[in-house]
Amino acid sequence: MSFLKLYDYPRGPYPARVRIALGEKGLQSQVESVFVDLRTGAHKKPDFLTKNYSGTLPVLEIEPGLFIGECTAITEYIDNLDGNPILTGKSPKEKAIIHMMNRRAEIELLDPISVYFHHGTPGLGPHVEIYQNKEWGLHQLAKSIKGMHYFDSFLKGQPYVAGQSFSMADITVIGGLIFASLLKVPIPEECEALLEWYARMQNRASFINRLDF
Ligand SMILES: N[C@@H](CCC(=O)N[C@@H](CS)C(=O)NCC(=O)O)C(=O)O
Repeated sequence: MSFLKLYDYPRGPYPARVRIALGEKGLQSQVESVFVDLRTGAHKKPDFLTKNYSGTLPVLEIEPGLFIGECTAITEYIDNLDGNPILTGKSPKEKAIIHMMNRRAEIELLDPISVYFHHGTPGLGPHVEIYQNKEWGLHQLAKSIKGMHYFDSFLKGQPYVAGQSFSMADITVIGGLIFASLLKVPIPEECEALLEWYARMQNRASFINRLDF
């Protein structure tokens, strides 16, 4: 592989999704991480906006000047590079289930906890958070807790979020729980299956080593 540049904030929950996917695929050494400092608002500056119009991380540059945003798209790309997509599904049925659960992980857990961070807390600070709506943030926090219960109900009957094997959908729920833990939002203790699953996920090498490059 000749050129992969990851515009990155390594401790961020969304970049963690790509870092974990790279770990699962054994591709960390193929990627150069370019630090973009969220705390100073570097991701909202014109130079970065030409790479990703939404001013969010991560972004993967797959050829000079060709920038891929959105964790799901980036994960699809890196998972298919070797022709053996272990994270995003091989058969039409696997792909459909993984993408359904991955999207639900974004909608019900990761995106709401992110909105809580940006609206219900000081977020990245007043120089970056130019519009905040605290009530909306708190509403999204409650949504994310409901999301935890939703995934707990699935995990009572199956070992992974999309069924019998680890996939991109697990990675996205992990991203949501990394975000929750950064914000000191606990997983409700009655979500026993989710807690057991998360303990297993935290033992995976790709989780443990996600900051190692
Ligand atoms: N839908 C995007 C969301 C990415 C995202 O929100 N990334 C966070 C990093 S943890 C970010 O850049 N937040 C900064 C901001 O929204 O100002 C994706 O899946 O890549």
